[in-house]
Amino acid sequence: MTRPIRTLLIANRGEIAVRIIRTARSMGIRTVAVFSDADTDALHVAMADEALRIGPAPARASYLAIEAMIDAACVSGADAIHPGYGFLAENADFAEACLAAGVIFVGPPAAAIRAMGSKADARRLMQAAGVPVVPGYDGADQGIETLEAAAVAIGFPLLVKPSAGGGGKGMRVVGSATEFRDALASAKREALSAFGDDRMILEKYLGQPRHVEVQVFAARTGRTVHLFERDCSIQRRHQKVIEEAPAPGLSEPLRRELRNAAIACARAVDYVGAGTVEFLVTKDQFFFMEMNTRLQVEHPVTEAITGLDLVEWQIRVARGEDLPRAQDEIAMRGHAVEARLSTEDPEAGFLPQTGRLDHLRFPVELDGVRIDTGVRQGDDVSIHYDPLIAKVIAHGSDRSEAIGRLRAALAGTEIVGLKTNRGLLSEIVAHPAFAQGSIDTGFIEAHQADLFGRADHLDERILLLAAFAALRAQERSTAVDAADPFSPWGEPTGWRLGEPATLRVTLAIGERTMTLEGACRADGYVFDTPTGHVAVTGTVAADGAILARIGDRLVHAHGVIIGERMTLFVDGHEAAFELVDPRRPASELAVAPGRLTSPMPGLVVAVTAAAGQTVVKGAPLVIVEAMKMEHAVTAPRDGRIRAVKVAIGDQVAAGAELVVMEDAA
Ligand code: MV4
Repeated sequence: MTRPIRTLLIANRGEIAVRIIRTARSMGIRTVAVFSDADTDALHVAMADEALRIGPAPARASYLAIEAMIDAACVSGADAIHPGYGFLAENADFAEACLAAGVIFVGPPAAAIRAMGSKADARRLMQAAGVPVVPGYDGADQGIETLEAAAVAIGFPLLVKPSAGGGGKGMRVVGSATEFRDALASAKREALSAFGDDRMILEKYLGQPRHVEVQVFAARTGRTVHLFERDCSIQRRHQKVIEEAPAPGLSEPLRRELRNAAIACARAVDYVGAGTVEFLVTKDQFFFMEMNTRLQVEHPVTEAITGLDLVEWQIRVARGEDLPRAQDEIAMRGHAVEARLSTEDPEAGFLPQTGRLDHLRFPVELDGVRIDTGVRQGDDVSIHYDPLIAKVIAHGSDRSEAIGRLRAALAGTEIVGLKTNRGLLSEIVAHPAFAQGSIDTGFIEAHQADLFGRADHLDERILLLAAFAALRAQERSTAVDAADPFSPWGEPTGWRLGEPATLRVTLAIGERTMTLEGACRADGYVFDTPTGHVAVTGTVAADGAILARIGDRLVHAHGVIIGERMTLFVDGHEAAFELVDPRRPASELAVAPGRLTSPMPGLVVAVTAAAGQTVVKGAPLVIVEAMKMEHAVTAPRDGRIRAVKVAIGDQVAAGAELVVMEDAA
């Protein structure tokens, strides 16, 4: 029995809301967006046929508010609600509230969500279905003696895992029996705080396995299929960073076993809809880890290699239809890799960033590249939600081509206004170990020396390009005054009688300032550099696109000037300069040495800095709590604390001065 879906409400925001709207629209379905006060001008609101305010910015009062969501569906006449991922997507109470309100929930039955919401229940179900699980304990008896005896029987090292949670929260690796009680107590406290449930399971620790997951799909007709597997091993603190499909380097027998085990998992819980079964894979074994009862962030890599639209499948199944394809009608072609682009600073402990997207450009014209984003240039990125602003997906005929295309796509992605993890993403996909497929869940940690700490890429070529673009902008801004075209003041160059005009530009980057002099030529400048005179000629378009010849090399670049700052993008690198007005007194140029400010609004929860103290680079000085996470402000270099401006309990704004450092005498 099928039910029509004429109007679909998307109970989500950002890139996934935009993505769902796109498919719904292509199916002729009317879409209703919901938005919090922080998302009034968001892209998903602009794209939907109708949009309803769901509440204030905090997620718990808006995107997590079950009653408000149901009300919005009733008010808008929505036949169905798509939860996306995160927020209410795996909330069984929400699925039941939809059912009770007569609104179709585009997702699995509440019972399946519940069954998979408990790791202990899921393990027992999978064991009964003959799916391998990690040797461990998942009993209802949570007495310390029982758990301790089970731990000894499993052997060490082992993992203590909350049964009710995921994402690594409340998880502890325990190396020996003596550590067990304290680790268990600590894990229980964290689980209770995060999930309201401190029941634990124990598992033999498999070290740094690979994280391989299988996409499954089931219809109410009972048909259940797999859509191949994905590798999501490159994670940071249980947040996936890079995902790909299919998983590289697995034997065909192992792939078949994983895919069949995933279908068995889905059947074991009478699954309906899109689901993902996660496995831990060691060299030749695999073990069930958990089943996610939602559409995953990384589903586009599966769509790329199968050519299928998983949201369309979700909507069809929610209408009661059978799966559009039988298993033998689902084929895989090529390889796809996805990078999650987030507004967080990998050089500052992945601190979430807030600010305005003053400049935002994606290379949408590249073959095989798909960009799923929920933001537009000019958007303000707030602190309230996940820092993911876009997914960059590249598909190729094989893994190498997909990686090459992803590298080009990341190189062509330009963001000015707040920091992102783009540089880290580029370093990962360019890393030889990644290219070889030597990936496991310890990848980022194992290669951190290669992945972090690359200073702003600054070579002579970039400096010359910056000077060239700055002078061209200077000339444009002092262009001849149309009202008095012959005024000598309108002369854009430093023209002097009998001499080639020269122009001077001063650029500041970090705490350094550099001045370059360019002798004007008809088509550019000749700069006097430490390596001699270098001519830079070419064009700078109004949109900042630079086509310059430096010596005998032709370079494409992009110079984005906003206010006094220019960000230069070239060959995937970026360097941010301050264009210094030569008339500005030098004293202002000196960047106040050692002013450490709060990266975001929050509460000071710890101060380890003390006036007169000598500190080394990286030492935590102040901890600011924001968005339920602690963010350490650390010493940017060795030095001494001159002054501490805050105390525990202070509320600080973004940019508030926390500590003043000076060079140790
Ligand atoms: C494991 C494991 C090793 N052995 N389970 C569970 C949550 C998921 N995000 C990662 N999880 C793991 N489960 C067993 N029996 C290794 C991981 C794991 C991990 C564990 C601790 C710290 C970081 C990790 C990163 C990726 C995978």
